[in-house]
Amino acid sequence: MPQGRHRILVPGNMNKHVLDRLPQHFELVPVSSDPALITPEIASGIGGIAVQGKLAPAFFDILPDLEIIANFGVGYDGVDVERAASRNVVVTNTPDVLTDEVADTTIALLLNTLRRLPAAEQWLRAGRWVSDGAFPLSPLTLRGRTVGLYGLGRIGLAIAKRLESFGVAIAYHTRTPREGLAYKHYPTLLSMAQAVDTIVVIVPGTDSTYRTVNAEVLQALGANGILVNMGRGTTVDEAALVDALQRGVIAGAGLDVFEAEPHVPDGLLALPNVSLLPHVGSASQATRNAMGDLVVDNLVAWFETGAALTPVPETPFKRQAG
Ligand code: A2R
Repeated sequence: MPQGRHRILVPGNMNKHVLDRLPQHFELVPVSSDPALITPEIASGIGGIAVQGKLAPAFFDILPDLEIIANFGVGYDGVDVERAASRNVVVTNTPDVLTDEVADTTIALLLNTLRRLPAAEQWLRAGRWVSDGAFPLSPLTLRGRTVGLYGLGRIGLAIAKRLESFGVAIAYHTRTPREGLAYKHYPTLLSMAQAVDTIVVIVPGTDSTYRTVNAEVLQALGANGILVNMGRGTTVDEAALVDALQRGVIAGAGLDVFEAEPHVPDGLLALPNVSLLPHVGSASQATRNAMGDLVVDNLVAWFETGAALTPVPETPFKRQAG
């Protein structure tokens, strides 16, 4: 049902499927991601925001009628959720619909890192198979590894289920052990790093995970160690990681996320023992469309029924008035 009176602000870039669907339900207000450019006339009556990536906190100050922020992505570290909660603004994310896609990509990145498959393809494309012969044997393999998942939520569990079929040992670190699973739980990241040779990071980017994969953890992971990060760049101390990779403290890393995206530290780009992806964990057309649908469906549900479909735990609010 058209909802002409509700105005939804879309600051900066947004998934095309969301931009296509929003006008069917709302008045779409596409603006720059710079809140300084929002006049009081534009701001008036804005009830919701659809956002992909970082939302400047100043938007909270200039949008008096704001009720809901629909975040494109399961991770919502780009939104100041405490600020939203203090104003009774509900924040929604897009869980579940991307879980399998991200888990699939994680396995691909893990294998790329260990078996150097992107470099092998480059070898072929550059004609070196003809000129130089076979691609050098990969020093590393998944065979015989013990994989420690840092995070065992929706995506972590989907990664673990896939890893089971690869015949590797599986462990995990979370703050609270999960019931009914055969995987060994470690109460600290450091104790897990000491026990495994492969860490897959799949925790949210929060204060409690900030740069927790540090020099001490990498040292504990050891010279045969591999780090794969599919969560957020902020969880890894990138300077410590570059140093560990350069000095052979660990063997390699596979990274889909970085602290200052889209900028990747030169130190990482210069290293041969890393596999780097431009944050493509969920980036298939089908999965991004499903995420886009959930963004729009959350906004529609909020204004039609008074309850969002997937509010984040910090903002479990219902709509106050019609
Ligand atoms: O600690 P717990 O029991 O709350 O377990 C959660 C874990 N986690 C942590 N583990 C250790 N230390 C922490 N400080 C910490 N904070 C969170 O991360 C849980 O096992 C997992 C998060 O699971 P979900 O909320 O189900 O998230 P989902 O859908 O698996 O996505 C994870 C992240 C997103 O936030 C994006 O950054 C990325 O994957 O796409």
